[in-house]
Amino acid sequence: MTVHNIGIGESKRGDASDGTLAQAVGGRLSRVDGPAKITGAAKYAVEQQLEGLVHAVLVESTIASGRVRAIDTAAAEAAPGVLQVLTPDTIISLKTAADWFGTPPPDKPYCPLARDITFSGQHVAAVVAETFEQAVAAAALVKVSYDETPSIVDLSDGKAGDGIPIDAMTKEWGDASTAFASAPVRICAAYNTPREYQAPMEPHGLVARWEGDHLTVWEPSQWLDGMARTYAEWFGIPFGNVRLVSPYVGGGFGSKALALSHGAVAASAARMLGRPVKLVMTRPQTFTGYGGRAATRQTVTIGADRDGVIQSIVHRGVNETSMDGMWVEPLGSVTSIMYATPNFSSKQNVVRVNSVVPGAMRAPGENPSAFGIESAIDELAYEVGIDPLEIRLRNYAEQDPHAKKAWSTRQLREAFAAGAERFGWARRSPEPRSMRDGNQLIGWGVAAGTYPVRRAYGEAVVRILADGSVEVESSSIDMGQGTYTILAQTAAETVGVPADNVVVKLGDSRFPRAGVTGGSRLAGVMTGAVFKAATSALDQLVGLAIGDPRSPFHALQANTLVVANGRIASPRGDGPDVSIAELLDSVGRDHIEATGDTMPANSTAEDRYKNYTTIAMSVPHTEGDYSRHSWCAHFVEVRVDEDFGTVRVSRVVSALDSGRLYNPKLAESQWKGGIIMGIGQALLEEGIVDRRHGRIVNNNLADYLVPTNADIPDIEVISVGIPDLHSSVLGGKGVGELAIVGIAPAIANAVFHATGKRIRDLPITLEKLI
Ligand code: MCN
Ligand code: MOS
Repeated sequence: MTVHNIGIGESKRGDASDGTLAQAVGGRLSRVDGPAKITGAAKYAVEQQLEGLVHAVLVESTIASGRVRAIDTAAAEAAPGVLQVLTPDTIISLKTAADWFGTPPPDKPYCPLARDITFSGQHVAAVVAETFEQAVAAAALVKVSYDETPSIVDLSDGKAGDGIPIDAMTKEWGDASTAFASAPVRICAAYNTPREYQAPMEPHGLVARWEGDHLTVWEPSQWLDGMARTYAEWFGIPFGNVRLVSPYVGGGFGSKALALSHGAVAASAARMLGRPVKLVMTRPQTFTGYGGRAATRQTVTIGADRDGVIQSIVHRGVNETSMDGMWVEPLGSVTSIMYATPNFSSKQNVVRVNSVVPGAMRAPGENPSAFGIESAIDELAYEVGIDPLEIRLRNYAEQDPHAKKAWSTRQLREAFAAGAERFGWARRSPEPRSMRDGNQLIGWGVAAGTYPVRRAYGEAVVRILADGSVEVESSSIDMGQGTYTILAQTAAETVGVPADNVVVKLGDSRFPRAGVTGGSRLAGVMTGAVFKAATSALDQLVGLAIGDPRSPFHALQANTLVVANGRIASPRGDGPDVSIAELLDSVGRDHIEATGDTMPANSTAEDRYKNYTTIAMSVPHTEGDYSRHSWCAHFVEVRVDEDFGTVRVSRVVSALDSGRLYNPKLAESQWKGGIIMGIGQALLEEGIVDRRHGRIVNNNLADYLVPTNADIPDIEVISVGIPDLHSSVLGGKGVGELAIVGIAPAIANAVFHATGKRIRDLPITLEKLI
């Protein structure tokens, strides 16, 4: 790489003592984008400075339900520097775009500014001015009057009702209610999770510029090609006319995968004014400008025998969605696969409330699902007097109980064993309130987690350049999870050069297309694509070395050569030994280029377009003979102050099965990040709604609490995975979303062990414990 590793100590230490293996797949190479980020050299999307750039600021609804009666823009239009005030009446008309499955949209106009208000904080107008400050000042002068109607604030609102059944979510086998009725031991409890927010450091925003019918958008993105498609459809221009640029992303956690209404506003303004427009959300706007995790309610009933062997699980779930959008948070996803049971029933409804449509937030579905089932099985453990770890092993699912297929790999038993050993679980005293340190009650809890292996197809370009360095291009992205680094390692190992000599270019839709970075799929998809492209580049290189009469190897009549550490030699070491640069020079080539993809043979151009711009080509995780998932077991210690009810997480040991790790250092960092986010979910995070106005009150990072260093103890993570070639080309399974699944129930279970009090409503705050 041209960017050198500045890490000290461990950073270059690989699995081998000479350091070279650190640079190969599986090595602990430090983040290659790290120095650029630390020094400020990394330029984020909205830092793009353009000639003639102007600034847009959003005006949001102050009511949650009703209709805009009038918008008085006179004062704003007269304010200094103002170029334009956009309202539903003045903004250009757009077309409705397809959803992310690519379902053909209704042929009707789309307006990103609302007349009919369905939530507080909805965009109703926007002001564009020469400077940001002028736009902010003028936006405050826009007067909107409303005809307000009663709103449904949230799930607990009396008007909310039971909602809409989502039949596609129903999973049933055996006769769960009869089996429950006759079970000797019965558990039944309701578990709730609140609205939660992704809260990335970098807020949402964009810079949009038109040149004729060509649109360039600099915008932090988890999916350049999907967003480019949406922009193209909104404006009725060819897909190829839209370029998305997103070289670095300051965190997304699911919230940056789709083009959203603020993007439509900024791109419309740019088109109308003929000038580039920048629009960046304020932190409060990020709480309503797009959806966080939906609030959920679940009822879990478990019927078991007196030995704790499960006979039946009946599960009912509800999640919030908006008045005009549909978000289903799959609450039965973990419930239906974690434990063996002969009888099962899971159903789900969604309830419409006056909120922005919720969205994907790290492990959507699996995360709240695990809170239900992993709390309920703990309740069962106490009911029958069996150790919470033992009861999980007693109900271990030897195959996927729902799909009735073998697991591709499931190292969950190994995870329980390794975690328990390291944590010292055997020393746990079983009775609640039986472990203490002064006035601190100590609790030990365990919970499992899982996330499916989501798969799609990928493509990439690999070039071997005249100086012997290697270049990789892909329109996929790195939002901090490590894509730049693992793709450098993949190309390095495959071609046979040090990763320091690989430059990875991501985040530009002009590069080979890529599907969504969501569902923890990108690493598996892209290492596979880069492996294919690099293999074909290597084949070309060796082909030239053997076949070209000008090559020093030509006379050898060798049929194979070895490329390692940037040099080419015969395997027996008896011939020439030249650098890649020398070989390319001798055969008169300035580069070699290869495109590789993992698309099925015979794929049409249309299949490819669909694969990269929609999620319709995602491969089911239960395709074929296997059911593919990552797995984990979390062991948590909490200390609860007996007088104040404050909960501190004092120790976490997690053992995780993500298959083969492409880079253990980065995977460990991802897992720890997920665990930290899970600690936030368990103890701190909750969007609080003002019941009069339907507003999110704590819409800022001072009041919406996310964990800081002081909240986080030492976290130990242990990899127990083995390569899983049913899951990806190189044997890895998902990492990014796995570890947040199961942390909140592990903490709730530890709090019960500490205090004897079962908290079934997140977050676990002190007033609930008193
Ligand atoms: N990895 C590995 N071995 C594997 C799989 C992955 O070493 N077998 C490591 C690699 O460093 C890889 C990373 O883990 O870059 C994540 O890989 P993967 O699980 O495939 O997830 P994606 O690359 O698809 O990233 C998306 C995922 C999701 S969906 C969310 S949400 C999330 C997450 O990643 N958001 C994040 N991690 C995040 N990390 C940061 N810093 N910021 C976010 O917004
Ligand atoms: Mo992750 S919530 O699938 O982007």
